Amino acid sequence: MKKIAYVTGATAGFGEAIAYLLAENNYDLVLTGRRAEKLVEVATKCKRLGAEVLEQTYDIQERASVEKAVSALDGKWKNIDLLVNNAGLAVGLDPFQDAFVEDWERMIDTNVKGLLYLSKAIVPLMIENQKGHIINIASTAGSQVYARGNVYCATKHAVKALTRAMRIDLLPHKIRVSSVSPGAAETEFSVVRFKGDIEKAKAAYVGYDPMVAQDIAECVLFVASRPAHVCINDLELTPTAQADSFNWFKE
Ligand code: NDP
Ligand code: 8X3
Repeated sequence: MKKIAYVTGATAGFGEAIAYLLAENNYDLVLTGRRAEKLVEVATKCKRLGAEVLEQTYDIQERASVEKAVSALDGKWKNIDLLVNNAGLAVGLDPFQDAFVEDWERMIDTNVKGLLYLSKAIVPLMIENQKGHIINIASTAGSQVYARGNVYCATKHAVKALTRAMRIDLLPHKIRVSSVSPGAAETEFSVVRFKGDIEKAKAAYVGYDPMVAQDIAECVLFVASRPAHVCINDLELTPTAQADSFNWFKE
């Protein structure tokens, strides 16, 4: 029998790769993002891989849109086996004293509040079914704070804290909660962080082999496919050239 996964941020990067890999591994998919055209493109590829797909286009920062999308799920789409809270972003890489409050608000509203809105809406469906698995995409920035990472790092620390909090509170309902915590991977992440400055974005990946979205998707599938009695609480992965947020070997 096919499982159902709800994947946020499926229009690019990790979410897109996760969608394809889950489609290849017997999942039907609810896919989300703001870019409708890109979402249709990804959904079409997933359908070719054998998945049934429902696209939901909304901005995860808007609580009402998130709640409306989840309440629109009907029939089999309410039986969500796996929620991948992936949508997120870094905006800016500035010292605390020079950073823009608007950038901070976007990161907090997307990475923390968006994840909360969606999880709060989907958890009751999982509780009703007495099954489910939530995988939150955190980061190495969720356990270390680096220079100019201030609010991005704070949001990812929050994602890791919320993962543990949900894990504890959902214990009686047999719902698994995990985080996957990647280091540097080349996606649209740095283009967004540097506000469209392609040269700065490319520079983030010079001198070493960064991870690619597929590397993270494979970890998500691994975490999701452990037997029911096993919950991976956190899985951290980095490029071989990156030991942690501070220690790199670049050539
Ligand atoms: P990308 O920029 O490639 O993809 C981000 C995805 O999030 C897009 O699909 C985007 O869709 C979606 N998204 C962003 N903002 C919103 C919003 N307001 N509403 C709905 N969807 C939104 O980045 P990655 O794939 O690299 O990042 C995915 C996650 O992984 C993020 O949480 C990021 O913090 C985390 N991460 C990334 C690392 C990296 O090095 N790349 C390392 C560690 C963690 P759209 O624009 O269509 O809305
Ligand atoms: C993204 C990885 O090192 O830019 O979460 O914070 S890093």
